[in-house]
Amino acid sequence: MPRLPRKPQVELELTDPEPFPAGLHYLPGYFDETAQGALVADVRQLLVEAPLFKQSMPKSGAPLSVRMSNAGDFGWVTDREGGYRYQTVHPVTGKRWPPIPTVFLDLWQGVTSEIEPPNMCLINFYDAGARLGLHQDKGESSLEAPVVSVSLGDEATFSVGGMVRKDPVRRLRLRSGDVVWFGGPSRLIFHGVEGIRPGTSPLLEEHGFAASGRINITLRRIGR
Ligand code: MD6
Ligand code: FE
Repeated sequence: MPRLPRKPQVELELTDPEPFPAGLHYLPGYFDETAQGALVADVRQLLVEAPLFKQSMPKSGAPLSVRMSNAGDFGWVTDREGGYRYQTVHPVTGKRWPPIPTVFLDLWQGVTSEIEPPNMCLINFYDAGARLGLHQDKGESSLEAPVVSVSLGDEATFSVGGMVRKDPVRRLRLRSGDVVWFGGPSRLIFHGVEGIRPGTSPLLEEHGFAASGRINITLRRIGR
């Protein structure tokens, strides 16, 4: 029996000849080491007020391996009873989310031509085994506004698919200081994090975290 041909798996890198889909913007090394340090310090400060917490899937209640927190007027929350939603208070402390740090607002202004600032900032924290399944960023967030993200700490394998879940994915290695943002025709593309490479960056430990890991910050605007 002839073997069925397998779909090649592609690790998308800077040198990849294939262009990115329109609206998918990849800005490697956007932040230098000094700026990354300042961003991590802001995140640490923010997490004192709004500690990382465990989320769980709607219905099944299965825990997400990525721990999360938020800043801004709204935060993204999910649990068995309430499902995916945006809410104004931290689910554990009951307090309103802290304001979005100015440097994050500057990033949004710097890379998008949006007039309105983001009103929601999700903080994702990945330890050695954490992953984030393929998803689209939709919910109540405004689809006219882009989603902007920055990676800090350990490297991650980011997968980028198409408009339907079963579209083939390409892989992108995200490193500390890289910015990725989705707008226009790519606003709703499927994407996820297959995993991180623990210990590839000293950044988090240099800034008081107990172990290495990866932080990803995403900014968006929630419509009315
Ligand atoms: C992460 N990022 O990199 C997860 N979503 O940890 C996202 O889910 C994401 O990086 C929308 C736009 C950019 C992103
Ligand atoms: Fe996302």
